[in-house]
Amino acid sequence: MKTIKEFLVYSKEVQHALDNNLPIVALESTIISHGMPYPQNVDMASTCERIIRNHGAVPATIAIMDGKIKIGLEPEDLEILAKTPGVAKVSRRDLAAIIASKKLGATTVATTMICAELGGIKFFVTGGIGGVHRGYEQTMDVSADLEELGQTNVTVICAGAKSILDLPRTLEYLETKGVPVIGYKTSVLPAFFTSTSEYNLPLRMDDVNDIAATIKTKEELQLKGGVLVTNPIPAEHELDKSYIDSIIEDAVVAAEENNIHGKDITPFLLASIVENTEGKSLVANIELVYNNAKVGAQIAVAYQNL
Ligand code: PSU
Ligand code: MN
Repeated sequence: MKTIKEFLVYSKEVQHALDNNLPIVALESTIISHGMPYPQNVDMASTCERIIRNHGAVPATIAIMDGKIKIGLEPEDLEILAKTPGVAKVSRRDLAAIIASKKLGATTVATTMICAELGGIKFFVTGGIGGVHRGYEQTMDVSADLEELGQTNVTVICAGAKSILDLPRTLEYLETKGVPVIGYKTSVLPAFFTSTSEYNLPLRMDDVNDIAATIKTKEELQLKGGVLVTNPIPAEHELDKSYIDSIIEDAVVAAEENNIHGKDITPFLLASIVENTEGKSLVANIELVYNNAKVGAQIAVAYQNL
């Protein structure tokens, strides 16, 4: 019987950070393989790593390779994930099968949380999380990301959720699961491409030290589950709400017409939105991830300094 340790492979940089108790920030790989086109995806991934380093933390991009959970990737690994056709999108249910069969896998928010926790990493930066899909009353399509936030002890820094999802139901779900949802310098849920929405958040914090203290206290209280920090897209990069809403609406209709289901829905919607905005959504998406990388590193550093 193998132990969990035998499945984990760290880069030198991440191993050094763990040994020396330095702040570490995890990054997911589904955003690379299924969330953005090549070559912008690999560029985004390496720039994110650089931003995290520039803010005093160590980046740990996570993927499934050669039957192992790789924590901290080399530039060649990022390139492989960015352009290999048919990389598996690995959610919690897929993890054991992809590792056992030694296939190449990109980790979703849910799986990156699992792997980060196994690897001793407390912070994780991404773009947007999955949530309750629109029309969920018929499809029961709720992202495994929400269940993971309910049970896995990792803080996820994101730009809220897009209106490809049902935002109020997504917040209700997080409330039921007991997940603290913190607005960083905002009192409303950011909607990914736009910095605001009409949905109020239970918590607002304007200082990363307050966020770090909340995370620490939650740990001390042994309250299991994640923390979700929602960080609005910078104003200069946000898209016009009515413009992006109508593009999203069309993408949701196209998904239905093309009978797209299950794990294929989110990548399909993201790709249609990039196409129909002629790349404007991609620029916004990349900028909000960079902003999350900066804030995520700041929170990780603040936590370390407590
Ligand atoms: N939202 C984005 N970009 C992404 C994803 C979501 O803006 O790349 C990815 C993340 O990996 C997230 C996953 O965990 O999609 C959610 O997929 P699903 O809805 O199938 O749970
Ligand atoms: Mn789903």
